[in-house]
Amino acid sequence: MTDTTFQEETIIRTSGSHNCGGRCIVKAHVKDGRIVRITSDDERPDTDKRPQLRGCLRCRAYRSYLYHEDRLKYPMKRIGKRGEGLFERISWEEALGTIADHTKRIMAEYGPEAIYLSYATGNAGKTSEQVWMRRLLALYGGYLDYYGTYSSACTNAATPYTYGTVNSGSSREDWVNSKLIILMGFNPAATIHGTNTAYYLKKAKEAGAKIICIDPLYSDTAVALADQWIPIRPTTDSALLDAMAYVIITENLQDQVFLDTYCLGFDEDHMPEGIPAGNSYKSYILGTGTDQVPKTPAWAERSTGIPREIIIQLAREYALNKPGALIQGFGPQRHAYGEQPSRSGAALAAMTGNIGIKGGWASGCGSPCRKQYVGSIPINNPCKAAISMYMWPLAIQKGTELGKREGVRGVDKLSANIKLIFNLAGNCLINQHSDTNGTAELLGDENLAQFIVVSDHFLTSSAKFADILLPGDNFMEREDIVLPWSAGDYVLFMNKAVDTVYECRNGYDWIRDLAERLELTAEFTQGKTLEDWLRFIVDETRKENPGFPSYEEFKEKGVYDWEYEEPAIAFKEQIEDLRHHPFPTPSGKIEFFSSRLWELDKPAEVPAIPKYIPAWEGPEDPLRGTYPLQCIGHHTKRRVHSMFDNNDWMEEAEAQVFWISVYDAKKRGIKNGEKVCIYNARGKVILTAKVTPRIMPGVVSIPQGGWWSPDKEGIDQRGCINTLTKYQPTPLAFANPQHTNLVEVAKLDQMEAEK
Ligand SMILES: Nc1nc2c(c(=O)[nH]1)N[C@H]1C(S)=C(S)[C@@H](COP(=O)(O)OP(=O)(O)OC[C@H]3O[C@@H](n4cnc5c(=O)[nH]c(N)nc54)[C@H](O)[C@@H]3O)O[C@H]1N2
Ligand SMILES: Nc1nc2c(c(=O)[nH]1)N[C@H]1C(S)=C(S)[C@@H](COP(=O)(O)OP(=O)(O)OC[C@H]3O[C@@H](n4cnc5c(=O)[nH]c(N)nc54)[C@H](O)[C@@H]3O)O[C@H]1N2
Ligand code: SF4
Ligand SMILES: [Mo]
Repeated sequence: MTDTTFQEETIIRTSGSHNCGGRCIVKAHVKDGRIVRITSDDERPDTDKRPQLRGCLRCRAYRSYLYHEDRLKYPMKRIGKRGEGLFERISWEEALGTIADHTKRIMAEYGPEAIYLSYATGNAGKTSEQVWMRRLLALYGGYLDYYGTYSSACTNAATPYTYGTVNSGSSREDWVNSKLIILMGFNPAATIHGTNTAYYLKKAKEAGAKIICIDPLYSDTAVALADQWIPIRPTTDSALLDAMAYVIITENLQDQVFLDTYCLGFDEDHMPEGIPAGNSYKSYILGTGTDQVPKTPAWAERSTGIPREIIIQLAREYALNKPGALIQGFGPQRHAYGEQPSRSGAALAAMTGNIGIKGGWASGCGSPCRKQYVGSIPINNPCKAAISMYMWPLAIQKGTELGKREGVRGVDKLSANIKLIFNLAGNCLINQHSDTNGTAELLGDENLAQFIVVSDHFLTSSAKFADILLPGDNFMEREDIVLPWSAGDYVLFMNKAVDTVYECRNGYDWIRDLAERLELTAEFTQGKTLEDWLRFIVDETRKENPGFPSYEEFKEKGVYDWEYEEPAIAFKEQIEDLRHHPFPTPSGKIEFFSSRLWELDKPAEVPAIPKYIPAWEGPEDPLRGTYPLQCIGHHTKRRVHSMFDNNDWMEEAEAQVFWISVYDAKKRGIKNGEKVCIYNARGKVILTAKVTPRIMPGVVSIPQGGWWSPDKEGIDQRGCINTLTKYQPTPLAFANPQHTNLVEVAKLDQMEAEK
C-alpha cells in the first residue's frame, strides 16, 4: 500500500454492544490515539453458510458518536429540580461517596427490595456496568430484580404456553428451503434482527420463495423483498390469523394427522380432561363454542382492514405451499393484548404441519432453538423478588401492594417500594418507557424514588432525572465479550481501540471503587482485574466447549464461529419421535389449549386458547371518535432506540419525521414537509410530516427513539412517541403495549390560529 496514512493506522477489531439488533465485526482504524475511520468485516471468507458480519450505518458512523461535543465528561450532581437538567461537576470521590451513603441508608431502612436496577440496554457486554452493579448489590444484600424485556415480553411470556419454551426458531439458513415466507410485523432490512437476517431472506427469495409482508407500513423489508404487501391495522393480527384458520378448517386444508398426533386442544376430541365442551380452538374458530361467532374472513375484514378475498387467498397459499414459514417480528406483540398473536401464529404453524420440518417455522417467539454456552460473571442475588421490567412505576408508587396478581415473582408480596434506582446505560426511565409526562411527574417526586443514579454518554431525558450522573465509557474504549443479539452462531471479542476521554470510566473500575466504600472489595473482585475476569469467562466457556479457542487466540481473531454441519430446526426431535422427546409443556404436546392459562381464570384477557381480543385504543375502540388514528412507533435504521438521535450524520441519513398516509394528510390539509401537532389526552408532539403511500390510511407512525424535548408548555419538540403512549401493562406478561395508541393530528399553524 502506497498511502502512508494507511500504513500508520492500527486496525482494532471489536463489535458494537448496544441493543441494536445485530452484532458485527467493527474495525477501528486508529492513528495517533484517535479513530480516523471505521470499516467492517472485509477479510474473512464470505460464504452462504457464513456470510461476513458486516456492520450497518450506526457503527460505521460511530466516530461522530464517540467524539460528539456533548458527550458527558465528568461526574455531576443535580442542582436544580429533578428532571430539570441542571447539574454541577463533582469529583469521582464525591460521586461514589454519595452513592455509597444512599445505598447504605436505603438498604438499612427499607431492605433490598427498595433497590432497583432498571432495564437498560445500552451495554450488552458480558462485563457491563449492569453486570458489575448486580454483582456488587448481590454481595451487599440483594436488589429487586426484573424479568422480561421491552423488546419481546409478550411473545416471551406467551410462546411457552404453546411450546413449553421460547426457543421456537430454526436457523435462518433453513429459509432457502421454504416455498412461502410470511413476515408479520418483521422488518429486518432496517430493524436489524440478527446480523444478516435480511441476507438470508434474500437468499430464500433467490431460491424461489414467495415473500409476503403483513405490516401497516410498506417497510424497507417489504420494499426490498416482498412479492406482496398486505397492510394490516395494528393490534389485529390475531383476527387475521383466526380467519385464516377458519378458511383452512372449512376448506379442510389442515394437516389433521399432525394435529391428532402432536397437539392438544385443537378440537373437542383432543381436550384436557375436565374442561367443559365448546372450549376447543376449532369451536372458537367456527363459532360453535362459547361465543357463537364464526371467525370468517368477513368478520376479520372489519377489524384488520384486509379485504376478505385477500385473507382467503393468504390462508390457501399458506396451507397449500408447504413448507412455509410464518415469521413474526416483535411489532405485533408490543400491543395491548400482545400475548395473543404469537400463540395464534403458532396455532397456524401447527395446523399446516409446518413445525419441526425443513423450510417450516414454528412461529411464536422465534428465539433460536440452538444455544451455545458462554461463561458469565457470577451473581448470586439473595433477594428473590422480581417484577416485570415494565412494572417499576407501580413499584415506586405502591410496591408493597403488589403481589403475584401483578406479576411479582419470588415472593408473595413486595416488602418495600422502590427507593433507589440504578439506571446504567439506559433511557427507559423516561424516553423509552410509556407516558413520558406521567412518568416524569412520578420521578420528580423525591419522596417516592429517593435517589437515582444514571450512567450514560449524553444528557438524555432519563439522565436529566439523575441525582448523580456518571460519564460511562463506550465500546471503543474497553475490552469485553459479546454474544449475537439473537440469531447467529458466533461470539465476539471486543478489543479496546482508544483510551477513554475526560473522566469517563469503565464500569468495573468505578464499581470496584464503590465496593471499597461498601467494604466488599475482596468479595467483589476476588483479586481479579477486568482482564482476569474476561479470561475467567473464556475458561468457563472452554470447560463446556473444549474446542473454544484460548483467550489469546480469541482476542486476536476477535470472533469465534461455532461449527455445525446442519442448520438447526426447532422441534425436529419432537416431530420425529414424540414418545422419547415430548414437548416441554405439561401435556408433552403442542398446546392450542393451555390448562395453565385456563387456571388463571382471566378468560376475557388471558384466554386458554389464542384469540383475537379487540384492543383498548385499537380500531374498535369508541375513543376513535375523538382520536381517529392508530399511532405506532416503528424502529428505524438510523437509531438504536434513543441512541444516535442527537447525531447529525444519522439525521442526514434518515430524518426524524412523522409518517402519515396520503389519504389522512389530504383529509387534514397536511402537506409533505409541513409541521404538524400529533396529540391525545396524554400529550402533544410537534414533528415534520412525511406524507407517504408507504403507510396505510388510519395508521400513523412516530419512529420510536426521538429524544423527549418538552417546551415550556410541555409540548414535545423532537418527536418522542412515548409522549403519547399509555402506561397500561398487558394482562399476562405485565408488559409494554407501546404500539397501541390513538391520536389525532393537525397542522401546526391551524392549531396556533385556534389558540
Ligand atoms: N435499526 C434498528 N434495529 C433494531 C433496533 C433499533 O432501534 N434500530 N432495536 C432492536 C431491538 S432492541 C428490538 S426489540 C428489535 C425490535 O424489532 P420489532 O419490534 O420487530 O420492530 P418494530 O419496528 O417495533 O416492529 C416491526 C414492524 O412491525 C410493524 N407493526 C407494528 N404493529 C404491528 C401490528 O400490530 N401488526 C403487524 N403485522 N405489524 C405491526 C411495524 O410497522 C414494523 O414494520 O429491533 C432491534 N433492531
Ligand atoms: N414507544 C416505544 N417505546 C419503546 C420501543 C418501541 O418500539 N416503542 N421499543 C422498546 C425496546 S424494544 C427497547 S429494547 C427499549 C430500549 O430502551 P433503552 O434500553 O433505554 O435503550 P436506548 O434508548 O438504546 O438507551 C441506551 C442508553 O445507554 C447509553 N449507552 C450506550 N452505550 C453505553 C455504554 O457503554 N455505557 C453507558 N454508561 N451508557 C451507554 C446511550 O447513550 C443511551 O442513552 O425501548 C423500548 N421503548
Ligand atoms: S448491527 Fe449493531 S453491531 Fe452491527 S454495525 Fe449495526 S449497530 Fe453496530
Ligand atoms: Mo428491544
